[in-house]
This record gives sequence, structure tokens and C-alpha cells, in this order.
Amino acid sequence: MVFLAVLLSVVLVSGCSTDENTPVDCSDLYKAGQTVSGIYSIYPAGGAPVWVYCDMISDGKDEDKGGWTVFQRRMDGSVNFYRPWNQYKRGFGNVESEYWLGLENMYQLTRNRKYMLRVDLEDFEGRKGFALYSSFSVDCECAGYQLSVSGFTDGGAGDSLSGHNGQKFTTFDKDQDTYDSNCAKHFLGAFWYSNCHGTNPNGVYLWGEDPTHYAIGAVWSTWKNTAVSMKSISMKIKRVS
Ligand SMILES: [Ca+2]
Repeated sequence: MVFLAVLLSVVLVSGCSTDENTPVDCSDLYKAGQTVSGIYSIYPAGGAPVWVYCDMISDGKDEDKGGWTVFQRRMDGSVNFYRPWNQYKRGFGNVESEYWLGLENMYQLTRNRKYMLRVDLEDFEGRKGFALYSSFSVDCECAGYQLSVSGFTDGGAGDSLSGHNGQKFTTFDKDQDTYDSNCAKHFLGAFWYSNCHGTNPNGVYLWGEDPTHYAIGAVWSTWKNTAVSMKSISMKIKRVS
């Protein structure tokens, strides 16, 4: 009986140590045959698992269809995104609906691997657009989780993000933007603000167009004007081999 228990634990431990059972991201899961979009656990830093939504269908070309790790997702206004630094660092929300994966996880994923970025957008009239970037990474907390994004390809929504390249991340309680004041406080979000933004994906979920307050919504300004907040917006990364 003791021998059996020992044998079983050895099998379990060895089974868990394979790469197939500790996927770094959704790209690993896709390569391992997981082709259905949904919630999976990944191991961005090798240690503790993190729950994440994997988009296994986005992108037109068959050969690189799925394998997108969603790090930001808005869709129904169910989660408050006006949150402090520690929560943007660790992540928050609900992987079944709206969530933020966390800057530390994003750093761990992108520190030694090459990723591309896709931003999917939908307005309240059901129109869709996207933007692709061939390179995306987030630096360490010691560098303010600085954003590197480049290589834009238009998917109909225009480029609202390249202007944020090289910026550090700012929350209402940690001002690392280049504006005199705090962009997170002015635009009620948290982002790699500069002076301040071309897009505000973590802004207020405004349920459509509302010009009452300037650019506080989940705005993507090169597609809709700054008074229009998206119905859904998701930001997702995929490993480039
Ligand atoms: Ca500032």
C-alpha cells in the first residue's frame, strides 16, 4: 500500500514536470492540440499557475490562427478597472468575462520570448476592427513595466497604440507618465500613458458614446472619436517562433 502510494506520487510528479503539462502560454496549449477558445491555466514564470482566457480562433490565416493569450478584456462593464498599482501589477477581474492578467505576468511572459500583439475592438453597433503589432514586450517593475510595441499592421481600426511605445505604466496612485499631472486620474483608467493617450482600454465602461467628459471611456481614437467607448476590447499576445 505504501509502495503503491509512492509509485503513484512519482508518476504524478513526473507527469507534471513535462512541458505539455506546464504550458507557458496559450501558444503552447494551441501547439499541444487545444483548439477551443476558453479558460486554461498557464505558467508564465514556471512556478505557480495563472488562469487565463485563450483565444484559439482569431486571425485569418490558418497557419497562425489560434494561440493568443488574452491579457486584457472588456465586454460587459462587469468589472471596475479603476484600480491601484498593486492590482495592475498582480492582475484582477474574472477570466470568464473582464480581467487584467497583471503586469508581472506580462513581464515574465515577454522577458525572454518574442511576442506579437493583437487588439480586437467592437462598437455598440456591432462593427468590428482590429490592430496587429509584430512586436510586444513589457519590461520589469524596476523599469516601470515599460512598454515596447512596434510593427503595426492595420485591421481597420488604425494605430492608436504606437504612440505609447516606450512609456511606463501609470495608475492613479503611481504617476509614471510624461504629463504634468496624473493621466490615470484625468482619464479614469490605468495604462502606459504618455501625455496622455491615443487609447484608454482600461478607462470607464461608458456603454457607447458620451461626450460629457473628454476621453475617459475605453477609447481607440483612430477608429472612433474620443467620446466613443467600445462595447468590447481585448488585447492578446502570441509567441513568434
Ligand atoms: Ca505625470
